[in-house]
Amino acid sequence: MNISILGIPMDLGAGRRGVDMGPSALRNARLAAHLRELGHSVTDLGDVAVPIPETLDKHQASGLVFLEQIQQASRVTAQRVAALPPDVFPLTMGGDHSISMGTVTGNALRGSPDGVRTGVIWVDAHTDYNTPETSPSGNIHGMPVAHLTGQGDPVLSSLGGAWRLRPEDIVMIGIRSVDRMERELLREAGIQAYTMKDVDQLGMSRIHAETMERLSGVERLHVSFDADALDPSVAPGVGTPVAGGLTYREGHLLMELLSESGRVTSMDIVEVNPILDTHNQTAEVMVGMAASLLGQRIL
Ligand code: 5AB
Ligand code: MN
Ligand code: MN
Ligand code: MN
Repeated sequence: MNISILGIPMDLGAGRRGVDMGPSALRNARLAAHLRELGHSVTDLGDVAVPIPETLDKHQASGLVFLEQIQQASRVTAQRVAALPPDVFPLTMGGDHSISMGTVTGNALRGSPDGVRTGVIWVDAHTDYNTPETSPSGNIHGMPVAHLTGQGDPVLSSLGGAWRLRPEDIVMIGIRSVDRMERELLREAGIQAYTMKDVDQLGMSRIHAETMERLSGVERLHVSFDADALDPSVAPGVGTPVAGGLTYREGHLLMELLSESGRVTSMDIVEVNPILDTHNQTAEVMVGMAASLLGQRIL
């Protein structure tokens, strides 16, 4: 497979500094080399330009932190990804989870200006479904799914023109932290979310099977993997850790089953924060997750 790696060193959407170094940490963990060892042809496209927060005025009229800069970086991200041919597998690296507004949109638009029906598997401790009105923090990394489905800020919710991610084409896995009003919105939208209770009770294998069934009608399938979905003992380098997350094997099993399905067409790795990490462990673990998604069976 032809894999294109693109970094989006964005930390404007998160409450803490450091995720802007995520792409560097993942390159340092030899992301491209690991994928080449699996037989892929890998091109590193470098990074999208993202402004440095210290050079900006944080308090903007909108009440959303760094809104204008995130709009601009998301537009560029969507354009860069949309310009890739449909047969390339884009592996996009954050940065905070606000990058996914641009990456998911760009992937839906590849080779088709109106966008094609795209499913999203959102692997995360959080549902990232706040709107600007419900957000307790004002941080845009807690809002990408709401914007992808057409809510919230008019610019961020229309990055793909009239294209929208459909709520029924979203499956969330690893959930254990949802804000009060966010929960109401999720229920109303009917978004399928597997909490950690579901992971414990049903097991990852069944969750994978149900996910594939639910997303059987989509043309493309994007995996957005927030490192904080994993347990903090496995992935300590994240800005918003929540106890009781996916084990190393649960993460790998999900990636292995998705690999075997042959249906995934793009992936994000987000929220890796090297400042909070120990010896680049989190980047290394996330490189392993990507390698499992893009690998073959061991035997
Ligand atoms: B992440 C919180 N729900 O909206 C908010 O890491 C946290 O991309 C969002 O999943 C976490 O600020 C965003 C409290
Ligand atoms: Mn997230
Ligand atoms: Mn998260
Ligand atoms: Mn986070």
